Order: sequence, then structure tokens, then C-alpha cells
Amino acid sequence: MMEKYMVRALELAALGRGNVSPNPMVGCVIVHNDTIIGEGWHRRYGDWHAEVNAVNDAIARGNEHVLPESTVYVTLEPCSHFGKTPPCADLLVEKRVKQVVICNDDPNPLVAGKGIQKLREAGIEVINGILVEEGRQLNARFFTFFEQKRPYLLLKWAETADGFIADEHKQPLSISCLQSRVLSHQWRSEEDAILVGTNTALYDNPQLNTRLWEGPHPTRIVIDRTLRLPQELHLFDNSQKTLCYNAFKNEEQGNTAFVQIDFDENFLKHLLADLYQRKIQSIIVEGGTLVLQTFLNEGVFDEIHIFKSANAIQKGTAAPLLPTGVRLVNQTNIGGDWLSSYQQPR
Ligand code: AOF
Ligand code: ZN
Repeated sequence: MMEKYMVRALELAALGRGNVSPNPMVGCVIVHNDTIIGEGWHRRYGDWHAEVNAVNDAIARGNEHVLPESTVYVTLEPCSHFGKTPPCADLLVEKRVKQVVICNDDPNPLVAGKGIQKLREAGIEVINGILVEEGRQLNARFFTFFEQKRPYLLLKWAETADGFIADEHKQPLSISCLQSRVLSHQWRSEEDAILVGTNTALYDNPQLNTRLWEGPHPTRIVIDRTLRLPQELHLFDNSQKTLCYNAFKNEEQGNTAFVQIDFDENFLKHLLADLYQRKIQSIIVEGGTLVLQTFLNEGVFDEIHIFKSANAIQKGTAAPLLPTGVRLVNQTNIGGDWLSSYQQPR
């Protein structure tokens, strides 16, 4: 029975997809006598939290007087902090609800257990850990960001039937079909940032935007240790925010920020620590082979998506090598390409 209402709360939470980042998607259902008397979800970043919307819905439906005999099902521990809105835990205490059932603890250090503590101290019964895995999957980016103190990482590339990612002349090469490229642009619009290495920036002069899809443009991230990338590249055209990681300077130029980091053997750690500090919650890494292989070899990634085209080119730059142990989660045709998706086993 508890699962039934939590499933509904998770469904409501998912309605916030695309509008709440970097906040988590959260849903809330209020139940009295085995009947739903109020529902709500976090609809938009900066807006009311799920619990507030559910309580207001219950009030609008004339159910305020039964709140003290009701159970609140919420997919994330109610917050305890004054952020964009006052604490949800305080609201539930003020309405004297009988019981609160929670899916996931909030890993945000501003909350992290303090919400549950507030409820219990006020004498409200709290049950947590209902449908934990479903909740963690829904908000994988949010949980990875706070628990691992790094952005959620998607690695994506397109390779030819014979395993090449670029031709022998390093010329920009369109390997995947239009449908695959449209899908990649949709993916770009769903993440906070997109990352490429020096060679890709130099040889492909990519725009790294979402022109084939309607949606927000991600922050562009480029690695340029020795600052050898020419300023004429699309990357530096100020049309989107760009972070350029290098070994020499910290400087803001229009929409581009040059960020100096240590390029020692812990380069990846330094990079991800800086991005965490900038609150970048997710990144799609699009190449080239060297950069992708670095993430793969260190085992620092969450998802891998590979488009394989039908044509062979015989010569060129080899595509990255998949590490052993990754879990194949999906395979499908996208136009003329074959898309394989993998996950890092947890
Ligand atoms: C809840 N219910 O529906 C959500 C919560 O910037 P703010 O003030 O909106 O706070 C964002 C933080 O609040 C977010 O990082 C997470 O810890 C929590 N989100 N909490 O009780 C909600 N969206
Ligand atoms: Zn809240």
C-alpha cells in the first residue's frame, strides 16, 4: 500500500523533468483513509517545493481539517533550510500531519537528515526508504553530484562500422546520421555542460550548441592546457558560456572564463572538483578519443552512448576502447545507426 502511493508520488515528481535542474524532481501525495486528498510536485527551479503544492492542493479541495490524520508520501526528505522557499519540514509540523513516508534521504548538506530530525522531534512518525532505487534512478544526476562531489558524466561518441572516430586527415567527419545527431542535440539540451578536448576543438571547430533541437544550450567546456586554441574558434564566440581549462591563466573574457588548474597526474580530479564547485551537475563528454579514454580508464563516468554507423572507412583515428565490466542497458536502431548504451555498474 505504501508502495502504491510512492509510485504515484514518483510519477508526479517526473512531471518536473527538464524544468527543475539543478534541483531534484520531487513529488508528494497526501492520503487520508486510503484516499488521495492532495497532490503536488516541484514544477520549476526556484518555485514552491512538492510538499507546499500538495498541502495547498489539499486545502483547495477542502481537506485542511483532516491533515492531522493524514499521511504525507514524499519522494525526498522534506527540506529543513530557508532557501528560495521556507522549510517544508516546518510546514508539515505546522499542519500537524500524522505520518510522513519518504523515498530518499536528501544528500544536500543543507538538509541531509535535518528534515527528518525536525519531523521526529515534533512527534510525527517518519518511515523512510520506500522505493529507494526508483527514486535514486529518477534523480541520478542530483544524487551523484552530492554523493560523489562531481558532475554526473555521460560519455558519447560516434564510430564507423570498423571502429574509427575520425578519418586519417582529421577532417570534420559526419559519421552518424541526421536522426542520431538530432538525438545528441536533445541530450545536450538536457545536461548542464558539454566537454571536448583540444584536438576536437581544433580540428572540428564545433559549436557545441543545440541547433538541431529546441532547448537550452549547455555550458561549453574545453581542455586547452597550453592555450594553443585560436580565439577565432566557434567555442570562443561568446554565444554560450565557455570554460577553458588551462595551465596558465585565470581570466574572464566576455562569455568565456579561462580557468587555471594543475595538469599533474590528478588532472581529472582537479577538473571535476572545479566543476563541482561551479555547481555543474551533469556533463556530456563528446570527444575526442584521448579525452574519452581518460575518463574510461579512470572509471570516472556514469553512462556511455555509442552510435555505430553502417559504413567503413578503413583508416583513421581509432575509437575509444570500452573498459570491461560496463553494463549494456539498451541497444536500438536510430535511423541508419546502431546505438548502444552502457552504465557503470554501481
Ligand atoms: C523538498 N521538496 O520539492 C524539493 C526539495 O533552492 P531551493 O530553496 O529550492 O532548495 C533546493 C534544495 O531543496 C535542493 O538542493 C534539495 O536539497 C531540496 N529540494 N526539497 O523538500 C522539494 N525540490
Ligand atoms: Zn522543501
